[in-house]
Amino acid sequence: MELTQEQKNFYNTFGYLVMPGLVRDSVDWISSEFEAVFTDRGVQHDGSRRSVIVPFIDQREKLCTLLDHPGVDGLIRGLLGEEFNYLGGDGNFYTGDTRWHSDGFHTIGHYLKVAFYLDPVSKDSGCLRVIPGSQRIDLYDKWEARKARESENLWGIAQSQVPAIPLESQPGDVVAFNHGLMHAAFGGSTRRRMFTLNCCATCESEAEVKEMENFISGAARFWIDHTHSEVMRRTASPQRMRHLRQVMEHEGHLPALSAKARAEMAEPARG
Ligand SMILES: O=C(O)CCC(=O)C(=O)O
Repeated sequence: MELTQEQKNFYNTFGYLVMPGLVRDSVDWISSEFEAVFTDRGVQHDGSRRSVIVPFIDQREKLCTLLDHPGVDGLIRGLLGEEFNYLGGDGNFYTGDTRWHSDGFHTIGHYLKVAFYLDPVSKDSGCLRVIPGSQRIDLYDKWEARKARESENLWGIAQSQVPAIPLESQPGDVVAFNHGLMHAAFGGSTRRRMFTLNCCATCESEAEVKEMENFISGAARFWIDHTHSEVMRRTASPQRMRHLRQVMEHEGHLPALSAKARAEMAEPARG
């Protein structure tokens, strides 16, 4: 699958792209594998707060193959370039609302999240809402939209009333967005199933490598020593390995950070 130039232009302008039915052919096995990850890990979601597993698709050999899926691969290549890096991702049972935020704000490099919602979600039942264009670095300190979390104080409206586009989705649809994009979700159930892949464009400069190393450091809060699982690496074709290699070369600092996190935190982070 190749993206059209118009799809790339849309993403570059607004910061997101929805691909209806991109993995419809695989959604049945994806859903059962999703459940199997939580079963394997002995995580029982009781609905009181978010349950999360990181890295997620890495937990099972079949889910790892999503990186090889022609639709998923074409989407990520189309937005980040042929030699993109896979940086892990989370699998979640979400409970309730997610307040406005962006996934950091990278001024160096290009970071993308690819999200799979496994239940039908609409505007008021927990679909992702986005503020188009809010990923723009040049508008960072010029456009108040990035302060959507302070909507009550700034604009006298609830966070759920902030003007935004609801990315309503059906199982099998895929939602991709720039890490810098402001996003949120409101009205979801206490069992909203969703998982993600984080990716970045291949690092060319030292500054880009540093930025990626910083991103990798963030995984320490999940108490992991490697960005990818052993099964992800062991079962990787040469093609998939192209998306793992640069990350593997730059994660040597992660085990020490994870050891520190284990010593300081009562449990791995939940988000
Ligand atoms: O679906 C949600 O509740 C929010 C997802 C999100 O914020 C994320 O993946 O970064």
